[in-house]
Amino acid sequence: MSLRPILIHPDPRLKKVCAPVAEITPEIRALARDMLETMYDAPGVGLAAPQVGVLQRLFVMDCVKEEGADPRPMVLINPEITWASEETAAYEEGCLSIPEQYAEVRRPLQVQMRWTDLEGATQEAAFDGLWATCAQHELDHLDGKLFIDHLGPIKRQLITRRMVKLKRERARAG
Ligand code: K2U
Ligand code: ZN
Repeated sequence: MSLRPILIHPDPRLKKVCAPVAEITPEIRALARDMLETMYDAPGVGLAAPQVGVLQRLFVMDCVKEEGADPRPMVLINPEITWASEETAAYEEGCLSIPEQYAEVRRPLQVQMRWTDLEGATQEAAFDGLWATCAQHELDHLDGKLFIDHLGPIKRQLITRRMVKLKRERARAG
């Protein structure tokens, strides 16, 4: 188990369309474990493989927020949305690759998804609320899309400029 560094926008790897996972290897299992550890440590409720520099189609999420409730870590490999509600909901989104920046994004309120789990079994489930928002946010990452790509150009550029400044400061601090 190890924490993986999270890439910060702008980074070309965050804009790539990721490749399907061809086989669930011990490396993929170790990656999923490290992604969950990195997500909980951040803390966050989701994390996609490209955010730790691996351009493959898998993400992890655990949107259980109730204090003391059992965590529900999920690993979704080659995930796809099979149905999305007409009804949408707006959520103040953030992103571990765009720290301290938040903006409202509107997405379908409910989604039905299909994916492969770590045991290689095909899973299907319906998500709503924060789970639905998070799953769509993570699936966007696998297609090289960030939540700021859902905003207007002015706000997107403002946030990007802040991230360029942050990366310059972090590089100077070493
Ligand atoms: O992909 C990521 O960067 C992880 C995000 C996922 C996420 C973003 C927006 C809305 C839901 C999920 C992190 O979890 S950002 C931290 C966070 C935590 C709780 C609620 C919203 C955002
Ligand atoms: Zn994100």
